[in-house]
Amino acid sequence: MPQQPILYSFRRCPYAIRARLALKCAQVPLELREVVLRHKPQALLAISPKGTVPVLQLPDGRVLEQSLDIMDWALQQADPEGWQIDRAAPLTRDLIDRNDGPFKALLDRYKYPERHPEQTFFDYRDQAVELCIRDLNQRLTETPCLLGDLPSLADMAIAPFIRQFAQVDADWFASAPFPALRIWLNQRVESPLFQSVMAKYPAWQPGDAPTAF
Ligand SMILES: N[C@@H](CCC(=O)N[C@@H](CS)C(=O)NCC(=O)O)C(=O)O
Repeated sequence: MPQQPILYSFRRCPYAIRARLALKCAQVPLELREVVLRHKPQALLAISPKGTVPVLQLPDGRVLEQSLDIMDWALQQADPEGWQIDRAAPLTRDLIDRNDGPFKALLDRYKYPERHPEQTFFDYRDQAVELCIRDLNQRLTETPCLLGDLPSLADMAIAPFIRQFAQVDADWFASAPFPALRIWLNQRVESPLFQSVMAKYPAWQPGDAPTAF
């Protein structure tokens, strides 16, 4: 059993990014193991055969295999920025469900339209805009963050996916009619917290000295 939590992570994975954001915000000391998805380490598959990242192995033997469970666990340890706003819990869940379900499916198609030739790149983008992007932008014209003045779990769980969406066609996003979303995304991504969780680590190999996160 590890003495401190071990996080199996992949730098660019939006699920792993959201987990790292919460763990870093809560200042949980842990060992980070950067995974190459094509060569998942046996140590990861042994505790989590489904083979996705992020996975958090806890010293008490528990293994958290879902990014949202890792965020919740981290914020139970400490929530210094008040990301868990109880009164907004149902809306938080709705926004995250829409993001993780239909929006993520469209994002994958928008990123890799050649793998989904039923419709075009532009069709997938239009659908993602109508499903999610326009609504997020509208919310952010009313308040600087999704659920009010300050960032909460919803902002942190969703921003890594909007970052990916923006990167698919950065020129289009830069002039698309979603200025409030653009400002919000820049604020999230440029924040010291976000920048710190995007540090680069070499791929973990068994026997490596622990990498502190
Ligand atoms: N529901 C999972 C999804 C995690 C997920 O799908 N991660 C991707 C990377 S972004 C992955 O590990 N895919 C496995 C693979 O590509 O082999 C969570 O929230 O943690």
